[in-house]
Order: sequence, then structure tokens, then C-alpha cells
Amino acid sequence: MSFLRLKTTECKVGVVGLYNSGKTVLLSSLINHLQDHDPDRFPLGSKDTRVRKFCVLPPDPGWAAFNYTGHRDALVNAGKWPSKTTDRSQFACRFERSDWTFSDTLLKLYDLPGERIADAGMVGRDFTAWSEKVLALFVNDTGYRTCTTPFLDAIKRPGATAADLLHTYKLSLANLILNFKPLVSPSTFLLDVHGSAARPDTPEVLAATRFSGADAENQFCPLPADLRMPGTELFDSFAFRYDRYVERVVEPTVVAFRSCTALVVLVDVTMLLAGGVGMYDDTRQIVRDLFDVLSPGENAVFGPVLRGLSKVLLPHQWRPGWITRVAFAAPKMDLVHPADRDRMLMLLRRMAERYAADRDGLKYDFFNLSSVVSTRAMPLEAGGRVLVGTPLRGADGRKIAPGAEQRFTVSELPDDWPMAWAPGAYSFPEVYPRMPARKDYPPDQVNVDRLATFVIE
Ligand SMILES: Nc1nc2c(ncn2[C@@H]2O[C@H](COP(=O)(O)OP(=O)(O)OP(=O)(O)O)[C@@H](O)[C@H]2O)c(=O)[nH]1
Ligand SMILES: [Mg+2]
Repeated sequence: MSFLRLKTTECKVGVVGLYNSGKTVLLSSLINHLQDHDPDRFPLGSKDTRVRKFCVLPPDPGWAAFNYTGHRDALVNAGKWPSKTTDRSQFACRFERSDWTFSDTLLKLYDLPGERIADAGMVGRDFTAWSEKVLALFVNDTGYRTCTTPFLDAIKRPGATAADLLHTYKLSLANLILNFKPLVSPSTFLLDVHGSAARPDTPEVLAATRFSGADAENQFCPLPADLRMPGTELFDSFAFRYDRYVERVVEPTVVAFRSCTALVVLVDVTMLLAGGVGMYDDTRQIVRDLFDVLSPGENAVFGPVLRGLSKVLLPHQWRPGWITRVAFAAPKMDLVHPADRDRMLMLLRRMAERYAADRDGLKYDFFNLSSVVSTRAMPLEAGGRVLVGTPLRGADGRKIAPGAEQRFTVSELPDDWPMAWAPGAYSFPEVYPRMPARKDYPPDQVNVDRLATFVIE
């Protein structure tokens, strides 16, 4: 810290969103732009602001370091997107900005595997309350009822054993995955505690090889009222395993985000359109659960004035943290034709605004962004909505090696969310990243600078 900079402003920014929604790519692009700052390519606050003396700090105790170097290396040297996140991580850095005369910035960024946010509904609920929540969803929603029939049938059968219940619950979770429904909880079924992700397979194979809990010995599933009898082996063991799971898996990942000062909620509009109406409904449910758990908004005890003071005057570990800003962001804007990019923002707003608007004292905004611009667009007259990029998948949906750039067509975005749409009704093919090879030259981005200006305050 220089002589004049007497204070440090601490910003803790958590990024949440479903798996594959672009959290890690966004953080990698943001860090790259702060580290190798060019005010013309990344205006922070104003176009004259300069970032100086950027230095990386070790993460807080108990946090794994966000693998920025590895992610950037994958992008630049291997021409690949970063690999899937398997554990929560933190990136900490300190820098000065020329528009903040008396204060330097301590920025902490948080990443997590997207699968874990489906467990947000467990926080603050005991096993009974969670069972009721899950069963109500399975029984009352047609899409869920269809996928979870094996389990709903098993809980009605007299004398069903723990093994029957677990097996049919896992078959049901596998059906949910195969029907593009992201509310898969316990999320370890999709991504286990060692970071190993479920591979596409039949429900039977998935049920036989994955766990509904932390590991083979600690599995549980929801139980209906007539099986929830304290003192029985079934109820007591499931309730115990559930509590341990919440403590060991859910709280460290999801609840840790409560102490952030700002939250970025990524809603991948392209994935929701491609995934069908069920994916949309579930994502809304997950955002609602997350908001209940993280309760963003002004803290009633401290209020805005004291919060402002405590942020710079109290020692770091004493500073009360709570989320006062939420940025909703629709990533991968470069997979949508420029003619539709305003619609992308509108769809995001229509989906998410009410959750934020219901919170007192919360500042929120909406962004459509590209963390790493990887396509270019053909003019609209050229026949449909045509983009140019390097395709990541072949016609059969399998990953292919990077080849030459190609033209491909993307769907037109609707003006508003349709009443219903099937999986596959919209398509936005994935592409390989386009990164400048020069190490200190960050990727082309759109609106990541505006998002950063909003959350780093
Ligand atoms: N074209 C384009 N694709 C992107 C962009 N950002 C992310 N993607 C695509 O989205 C995929 C997932 O991005 P990640 O950042 O790894 O997603 P995540 O949210 O961290 O996913 P988890 O680690 O599974 O929770 C990438 O592999 C890319 O295919 C972008 O700015 N442009
Ligand atoms: Mg990730």
C-alpha cells in the first residue's frame, strides 16, 4: 500500500450458476483483464481508470486457490476451455485503482462447482423438512412425477427396504439428468466429493455406480411421513447422514457465499432455451432457493452507513459481510446473433428480476456478456442468423478436434419466454475459445468490464 492509501476496501464477489454456465471462464477473463489492465479494452468505472500494483495473494485458510494460471494456460496454449470445476475455490488479489485516491482494493473472487447449488434447498432444513420439499415437487410437477415414478412407486410399497428406496431414488435422479432437469440433490450423485463427475449412461448404470450422499456408506433419500418414525433404523440413519452431508458438503460451498459483498448470478439463457421449459422452471426454483439461503439485501442491524464505514475502518476479519449487490448475467452472448442480444437481456430480466426486487436494500442490475468472444457474426441478410467460429462438436454431438472456422446457424431468440418449448427447440452450437496467443493480452470481452464496475465498489 502506498503512503497515501490509508485504507483497504475489501470486495468479496461470489459467482454462482448452474454447471457449465460460464463461471470459471468469466472469472479467468476478469482476472486476466485486471492483471494486464488496458483501460481502452477494459474500462473500470471510467475510461481513464488505471489498475496499478496488481498482486496475487494466497487464498484464505481453508480455501483452495482458484487455478487461474491453469485455466489461462488451457485457453491460450491448448486452445481449450478450462476444465470443469470440482471443488470450491478462491482467488485473492490486491491492487490500486487511479480513481480511488485513498484506498486500495482487496478483491476476493469465489468459484464453485455448479452442481452444488441444487443442494441450496437443504440449508436451514432438517431431514423431515427437506423430505417434504422434495416429495412435494416430485408429486405435484408432471415433469418430475414422470421421471421419479420408480421412487414414488417404491415409497408406496409396504416393506420397502432402505436398499430399494435408495436404488429407485437414484434411478429417478438419473432420469432427471437425462431429461435436462438440473435439480439433482444430493448433488454428489452428479459430482462426488472427490470431484468425479457422472458420465452419460443408462439410469441403471448410473444408479449402480453413483451415490445418493457423500459415499457408499452415507447414502440417504427423502422419506414420506409414514416412514419418518424416530427410533427406526431407516429414519435415524438417513436423518444422521443427511445432517452430516449438509455440514460436510453443502455448508462449506453454498453457505460460504453468504459473507460475500456481491453476488454474480449467471443464468445461461442459451442453455435454458436449448434445454426446454423444464430447465427454465428448475433454474428459477434454484435461484429462489439460493436467494432464500444467501438472503442478499441490506443488513437490518448495521444499515448502509455503518456498513460503508466498517468496510474500510474495521480489521478485515471483523468486517461484517453480507451481499448488497447482485449482478444477474447472461453469459455466452457471442453464441447469439447480435440482432438478438437485447432480447437476451430482456429474457434474463423477465426471469430473475422479481427475486431481487423483493429484497430491501439490494442493488441489482442485469448484464449480457461474453467473457471470451469466440465468434463473429454475418450480417442478418446473409440468410438466417449465421455466426462464424470453430465448432466444438460434430453432427452427432460428440466433441471434435479444433479444425477450421465454419459458418453455422443459431436460433432466433424469442421476445419473451414461450409458454412451453421442448428440449432442442432452440440451438446455439458450442465453439472453441478464441484467445490471443500473447500471454499478456487478455481475451476480447463484452460487458465483463461493466459487470466488474458494478460489483467492485
Ligand atoms: N462462446 C463462449 N462460450 C463460453 C463462454 N464462457 C463459457 N463458455 C462455454 O461454457 C462452458 C462452460 O464454462 P465454465 O466457465 O467452465 O462453466 P462453469 O459455470 O464454471 O461450470 P462448472 O465448473 O461445471 O460449474 C465452456 O466450456 C464453454 O464451452 C464465452 O464467453 N463464450
Ligand atoms: Mg467452473
